[in-house]
Amino acid sequence: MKMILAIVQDKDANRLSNKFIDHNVRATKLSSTGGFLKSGNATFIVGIEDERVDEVLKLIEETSKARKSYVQSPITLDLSMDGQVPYPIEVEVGGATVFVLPVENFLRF
Ligand code: 2BA
Repeated sequence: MKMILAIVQDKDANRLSNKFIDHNVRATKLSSTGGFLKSGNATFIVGIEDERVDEVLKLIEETSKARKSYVQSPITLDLSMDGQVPYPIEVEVGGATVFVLPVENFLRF
C-alpha cells in the first residue's frame, strides 16, 4: 500500500474530489496554505493499493492545471526615501505537487 500526498490548487480541488468519488478512490482533503504564496491550496491524502497508484496519479495529472500567479517583490525599509516601488513577480503554480510514500501499516477500527 502507498500513501499519496497531493497538493493542488484550490480551483482544481472540487473537480479532483469528484473524480476520486467517481473512481471509488478514498481520499481526505485538507485545507492548506502554500509557504511561498501564503494563499490557500488543498492537500489530498490518499491511501491506495500499489497496483492503483498509477491510476490515481493519472486522475491528479488530468485535473491539475498550471496557472500563473503573482507575488509582490519584497520592499526594504529605505530611509533615503529612494522610491522603492514593489512590483509583481510572476510564478507558475502547479499543476500538482505529489509525494508517494510507502505505508508500513494500514489499520481501520
Ligand atoms: P507555494 O509554496 O505557495 O508556492 C507556489 C509557487 O511559487 C510554486 O509552485 C513555485 O512556482 C513558486 N515558488 C515556491 N517557492 C519558491 C521560491 N523559494 N522561489 C521562487 N518561487 C517559488 P509549485 O512548485 O507548483 O508549488 C505549489 C504548492 O505546492 C506550494 O505553494 C506548496 O504549498 C506546495 N509545495 C511545492 N513544493 C513542495 C515541497 N517540496 N514540499 C512541500 N510542499 C511543496
